[in-house]
Amino acid sequence: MKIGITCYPTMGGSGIIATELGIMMAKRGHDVHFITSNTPFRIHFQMPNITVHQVDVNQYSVFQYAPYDITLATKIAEVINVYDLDVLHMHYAVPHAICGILGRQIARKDVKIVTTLHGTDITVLGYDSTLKEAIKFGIEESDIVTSVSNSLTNETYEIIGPDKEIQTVYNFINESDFEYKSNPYLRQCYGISDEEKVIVHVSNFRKVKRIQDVIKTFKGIMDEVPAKLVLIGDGPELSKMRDYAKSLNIFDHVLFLGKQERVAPLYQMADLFLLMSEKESFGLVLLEAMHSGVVCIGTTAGGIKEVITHGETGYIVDIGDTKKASQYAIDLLTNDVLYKQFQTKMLDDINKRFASHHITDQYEAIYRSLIESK
Ligand code: GMT
Repeated sequence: MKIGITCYPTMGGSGIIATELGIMMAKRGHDVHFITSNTPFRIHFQMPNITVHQVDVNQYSVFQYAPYDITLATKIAEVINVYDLDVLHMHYAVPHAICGILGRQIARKDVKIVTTLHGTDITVLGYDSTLKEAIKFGIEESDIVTSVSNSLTNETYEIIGPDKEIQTVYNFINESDFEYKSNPYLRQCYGISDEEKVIVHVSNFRKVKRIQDVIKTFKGIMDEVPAKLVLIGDGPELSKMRDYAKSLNIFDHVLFLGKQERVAPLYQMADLFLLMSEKESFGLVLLEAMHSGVVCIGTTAGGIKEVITHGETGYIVDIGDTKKASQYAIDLLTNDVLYKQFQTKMLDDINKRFASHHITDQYEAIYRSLIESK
């Protein structure tokens, strides 16, 4: 098949999924064309059947705002025509789904469009009255729409109310990137002693991630268990969170590592992962941590509870319930037998439900069904 993919190429879950899926499809022999504003950051090797088409934004002085969406649609149309694409896979509703539809109209070809909803495109932007109708249009005019969790599927019906079936296809990771092994050398490099437990959180430090709850949970853990908190990522909340750690007198126990290109080795020094978000359609970082052998505690937000099975493969707490999160963390970190039980079940569960080949099969079947319907 000849597949066009549009996504946000910088770091972020939706871009990672789009890129890893493209790589999986290319490994299966399909021709993959990324149509993006930049080379997706996970593509750092050559594969003859992967091509990246960069969208250049016109900076003509008449424009108060550069018309990125129109430029993207025009580039999509060009790639549809030059490479005779069979399917376009648009990741994130705005503007990508709409640009895909416009691109198809400009190309005047019957290329099929799959749109994958990732989370904030619905749960945040869906409440924006300046975008809501466009999101609905993008969903209804796509040939097949998928979402990354049942929770997001349901929220899409509630918030947007589209007249369209939405299929849930879960996220996956490139398993070989997230090896389950410990990394004592790295712990040493970061000044972490043998008796200290390591709690990790990775995100884009936006408000919805509730980093203050991660820090508060950690404070509760620290009162009982010697530990360090490793915070990875950067974003609008970062400096506030530094101040917050200082105000709790735990700043020396919190490592703010900023944006890291490679997070996999950092999971290898972790004993626990915390995701305390108030909105989270799936939580790809959970899969990364879990595949690295790290047990997770998350909130009831969105699809987190579809990834972690409460009391079996990790724990779920209500949004904001840092007390309970600390207690669950202490239970796990002070009981090796319990931890091992959770870890074994967790590895088994994610390998069954979120295996990359299994999820790729689902997308491949979606593409084929569309092509066969032509
Ligand atoms: O987490 C973010 O804010 C980034 C965002 C994105 O679009 O990259 O992530 C969303 O998509 C990921 C991939 O499907 C999901 O794993 C994240 O849970 C989701 N984020 C939210 O719903 C807040």
